[in-house]
Amino acid sequence: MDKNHQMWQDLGMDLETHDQLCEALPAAFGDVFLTSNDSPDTMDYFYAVAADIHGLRPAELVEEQKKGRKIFGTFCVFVPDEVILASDGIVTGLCGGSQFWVPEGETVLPANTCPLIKASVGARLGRTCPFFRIADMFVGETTCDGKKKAYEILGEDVPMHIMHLPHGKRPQDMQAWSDEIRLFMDQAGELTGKPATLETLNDSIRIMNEKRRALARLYECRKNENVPISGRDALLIMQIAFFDDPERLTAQVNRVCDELEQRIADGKSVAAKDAPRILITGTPLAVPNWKIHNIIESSGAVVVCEENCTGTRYFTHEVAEDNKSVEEAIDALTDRYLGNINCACFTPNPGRADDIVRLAKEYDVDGVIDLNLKFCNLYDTEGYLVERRLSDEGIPVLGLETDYTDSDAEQLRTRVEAFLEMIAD
Ligand code: BJ8
Repeated sequence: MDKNHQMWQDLGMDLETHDQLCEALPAAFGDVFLTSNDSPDTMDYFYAVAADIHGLRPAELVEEQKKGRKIFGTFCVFVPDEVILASDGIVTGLCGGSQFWVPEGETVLPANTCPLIKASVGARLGRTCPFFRIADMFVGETTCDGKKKAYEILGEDVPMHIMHLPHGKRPQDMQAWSDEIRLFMDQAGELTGKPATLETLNDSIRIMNEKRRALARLYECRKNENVPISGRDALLIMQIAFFDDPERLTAQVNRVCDELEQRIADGKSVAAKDAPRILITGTPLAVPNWKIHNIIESSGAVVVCEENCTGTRYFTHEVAEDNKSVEEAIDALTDRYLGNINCACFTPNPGRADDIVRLAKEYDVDGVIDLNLKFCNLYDTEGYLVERRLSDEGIPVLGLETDYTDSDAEQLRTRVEAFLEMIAD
């Protein structure tokens, strides 16, 4: 038995079913990523991580667990990584992005639940994802109804902490969220046995800000008229950012940025001069959901920005550093997380449409694709307001709904191609 299989067996995984996933993933990855010669050489690190996504990082996490460290699995960008790091914990993202896990999720969830939730629950219950087996604690949040209820089901199987997210940004909401952060800090410290201190909080804030700066630098490169990296490659970097060690990730992203800045200086672009520049907004694209980027970029356009949680919402706005007290650090986290992330779970949520319009201008896009996962009521409903605002601003927009299957790929391609033709006129 090879090392990975031994680890998966020790984690109590369903090896036979998991092998089916391992067989399908390399082909899917190869189809999307290994068909272009234009990828930066420095993508080598991210390709290596993706090629062994259930082996490399899980093995590291297991090693850390053996040393006594605790792993926290999260599902949403509202959960502050800083709190976990400050208690000597390790964070791993858990959002499921594959159709492979959906049927298992449907055994306990209504079929009209969004695929992200079904895949996440299916990955845990079906014992086919090592990250879901390794995490010592899952950290949920009260964003959408589907997630809230799914956490009750997951909570029967694994220790679960829920952060109660207010759905507004009024002063009383800010107070409520800072209370939630404090509560979570206590829980995290209890689990790891190493409660956060002012010093560890300030250190973890600095580490996460450095990661945010590296990702912002990557996105800055994508604004250039010569696009130095494909949307597919940029998306893969973002997806891996949810799993990887933050300091290593920062170093690797900066390595890519060095190469991209050289490409910009050399006038090198991965896209044709007249390729339409597209911004994607909407629900997150959890790994390995590469479908829409692949369709857009194999239709002659290039994705230059994602206004979603696997895009700008993940890294925009830093947390104030060098806080003088734990209370001040909690306030700084509250401001960054509740004050600045514009998820459709808020009502009202005008900041998101403002963000999209601003980003559309900054990235000089020719059109916006508002892409939402099927059965996501929040983003689907907000789509009406977002698309109307974009039309008012004279920015072409196409609304699309999809799931994790490939059954709609051709239909999506037809609609994307028609949109690209329309904005080329
Ligand atoms: S901050 S976008 S990561 S909640 S797609 S599960 S909303 S039904 S993912 Fe999200 Fe946090 Fe908001 Fe971002 Fe529900 Fe919609 Fe599914 Fe969603």
